Amino acid sequence: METKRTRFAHLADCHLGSWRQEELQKLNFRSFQKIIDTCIQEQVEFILISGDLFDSAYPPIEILKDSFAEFKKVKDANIPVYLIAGSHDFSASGKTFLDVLEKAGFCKNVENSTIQENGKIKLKPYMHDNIAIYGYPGKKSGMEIEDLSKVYFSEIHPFTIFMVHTAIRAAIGTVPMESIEKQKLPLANYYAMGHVHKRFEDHIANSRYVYPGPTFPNNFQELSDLKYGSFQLVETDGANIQTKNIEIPLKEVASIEIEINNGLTATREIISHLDKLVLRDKIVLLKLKGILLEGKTGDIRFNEIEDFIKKKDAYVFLKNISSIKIPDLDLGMMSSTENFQEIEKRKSKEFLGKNPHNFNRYHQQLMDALSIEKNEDEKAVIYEERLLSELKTILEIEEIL
Ligand SMILES: [Mn+2]
Repeated sequence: METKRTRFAHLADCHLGSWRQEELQKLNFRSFQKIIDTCIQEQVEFILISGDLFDSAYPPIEILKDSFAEFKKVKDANIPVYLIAGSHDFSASGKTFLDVLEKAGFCKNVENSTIQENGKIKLKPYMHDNIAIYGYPGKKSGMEIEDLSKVYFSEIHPFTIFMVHTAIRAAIGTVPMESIEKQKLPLANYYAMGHVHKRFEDHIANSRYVYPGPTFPNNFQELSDLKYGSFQLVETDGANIQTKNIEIPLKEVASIEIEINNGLTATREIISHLDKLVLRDKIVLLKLKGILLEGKTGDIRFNEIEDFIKKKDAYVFLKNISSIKIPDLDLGMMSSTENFQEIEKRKSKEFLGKNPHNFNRYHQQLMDALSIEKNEDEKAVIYEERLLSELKTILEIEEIL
């Protein structure tokens, strides 16, 4: 029997509002914009956003303004947007800007779950014609993984999409990251996934598991690995699925790796290396490695290097010195590429292991909630209320007196 062909777009990890450097914040948004434009040109039937649309649950007004303009374009083109929250735009109290977008009629959050008496979690689909779209949000610190093993679908449909913001083991390999075996997820035709920032596709029988990659790389490493943002175009006749990953090249990335051993002469060495390269309009990633036998990283004159790169008309310059090792007295040869959140998380886990007190299991969640900063123009009372409501939800407290 001939069924209607459906073409849809699958995006994830847009992180709108991320990046400190203005140039990269701009590129991040332009990449999202380009994807939206492509979806409209390609006349896709709907757009899926599998979490982390925003970089935080309370994005800055400027970002919201620009994002709403994009969603307005999509709405005017009559293309529905289905989404779930991710680990970044999730909030324990359930208050996020995704609700604002939804109330404005710009998207549909497809999460619809109820906890059953036996502890299982029943999901109900959102129906797009005869396609059933289920969704379960990502939470902070992989808290959703335990939930996902209890999740089941309320109904069976000929074509099912499951939107999840979680790492599956097959996609992350040996990376130390909370993950779930893909076989543990309820059976769907297309798993529209997010959270793992890389392009990945896998299948079992007729089921496809897809991470489209972030709509723009989110840090130094991702810029160097992925170079560009991307999304997935998917086409199905109800039985067969064809998918295509589409990259959005906006600016060329120049990854430069230089080994140094002397902090005192490093500046000159680096500049003479850079002098041979064409950097015009490129994203310049400078990674330094090596063991410093003389001098310190503080001896490297990065201002001078940056000025030099600017003179060569680079678009933006990022440096990474986490692979420089220093022969250290107490720690041995040590350096870590772990960022402070990872260290914090690891320490928190170790602490919980040694102190399995009931209260301590809230530790990581509380840390996450307390790390939410007050927005620039937000009134203290509103901020307090927002924070308290997060804390109450985490601690499962009805009312704080
Ligand atoms: Mn993400």
